[in-house]
Amino acid sequence: MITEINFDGIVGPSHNYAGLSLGNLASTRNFGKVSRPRDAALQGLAKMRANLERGLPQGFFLPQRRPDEGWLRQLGTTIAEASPALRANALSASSMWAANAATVSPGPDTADGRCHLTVANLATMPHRSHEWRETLAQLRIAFADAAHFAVHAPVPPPFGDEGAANHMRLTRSHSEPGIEVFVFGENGGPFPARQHRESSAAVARRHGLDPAHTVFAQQSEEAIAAGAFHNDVVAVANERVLFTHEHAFAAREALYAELREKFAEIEIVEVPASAVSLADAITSYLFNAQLVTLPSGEMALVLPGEARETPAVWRWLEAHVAGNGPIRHLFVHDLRESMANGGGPACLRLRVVADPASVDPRFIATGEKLDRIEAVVRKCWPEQIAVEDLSTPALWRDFLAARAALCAELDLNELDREFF
Ligand code: SUG
Repeated sequence: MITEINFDGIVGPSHNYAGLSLGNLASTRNFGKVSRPRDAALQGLAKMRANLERGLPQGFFLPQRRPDEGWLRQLGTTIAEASPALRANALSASSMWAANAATVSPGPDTADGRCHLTVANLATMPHRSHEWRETLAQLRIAFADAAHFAVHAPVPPPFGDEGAANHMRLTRSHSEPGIEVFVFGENGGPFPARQHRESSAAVARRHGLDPAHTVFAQQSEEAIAAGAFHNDVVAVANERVLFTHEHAFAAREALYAELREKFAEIEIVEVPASAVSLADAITSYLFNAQLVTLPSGEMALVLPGEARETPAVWRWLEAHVAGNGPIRHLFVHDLRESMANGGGPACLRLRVVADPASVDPRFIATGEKLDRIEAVVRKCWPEQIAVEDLSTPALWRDFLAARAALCAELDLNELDREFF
């Protein structure tokens, strides 16, 4: 049966705070802080387990091989000889944010009826620009069944593509045809607009989407300048609901009108800036929640702890639930380690609408498998990393060994290799 499966990125052993993402305020603010990779991975696993227990199908992707020595070789250097900046770029665990792995168009929306995935090139940020090769390898294994899936290589640079973080889908229910909304940026004040219109258009063409059911929307410059480096920091959609900040989009009235015209059942839940400022929305990651439909049919928000700690945000949420809004339940998770690098609950997952039986079962979570992943993490993931530690050769070896242990545990040894 076709359903929504959330694939979470398992946080890798090299998770650290090197301040690599301009325009991502948390990344800049936490530069130099001591990271806790083991806790980070355990926090992510706890979220997966809770969602599984809520009756939501759950999958995962493996952390990528770090250091990415193949990438450094292409740059004429090695992990030992690289400058500290290049070294940090080769060691980032940023593939944990699976919302940036690919853009996904479910089968009911595409011309050939297959679920299409285009791997994101992540061309704007050096530390993310080398993720796509291994992402492509993992997706080609997980979604190898060509009767159900088509996995596309990235859109060529210089057109920046950040994957599902800039894509939303509206539909009566996941298994029915939907409207796909591609959100691009043009200006971001002092910060780069990472998602280019040309990439969004290319992905829609490759996926065989019907233009009558496709919408292109521009992110507001104000939102990017305030720290919304991806649209999923200020808006999220699930089935018929669009949950958005008032200032998420440029030309918002025209966008809402187009959405209503293309999808009459839409329910737009807009949070006004007078209730929650853009700044509060971005520090709390109110909109980077997972908006999910529970087996009961009711919708829930899976939120980071920061949302409860931001008074204006929690006030708005409590009032919404007390009223008759479409969001009926709030689930709060401690994801502090990922949040400190600008990654909330929604960043950590890629939504794929498909039949779980058509996916390689090695990427599908069960309680027992999460126990085994957790045991590897407890044994092999470093407890903490300071940025200065990133120049320690023993630590590079530990990262490779930890990841190799996880590949072996999950019977995915074919991923224990270089991808360049
Ligand atoms: O690309 N952070 C990620 C966070 C991605 C969040 N994803 C979504 N919004 N979907 C980024 O900026 C921080 C890396 C560092 O500074 O070390 C980082 O890459």
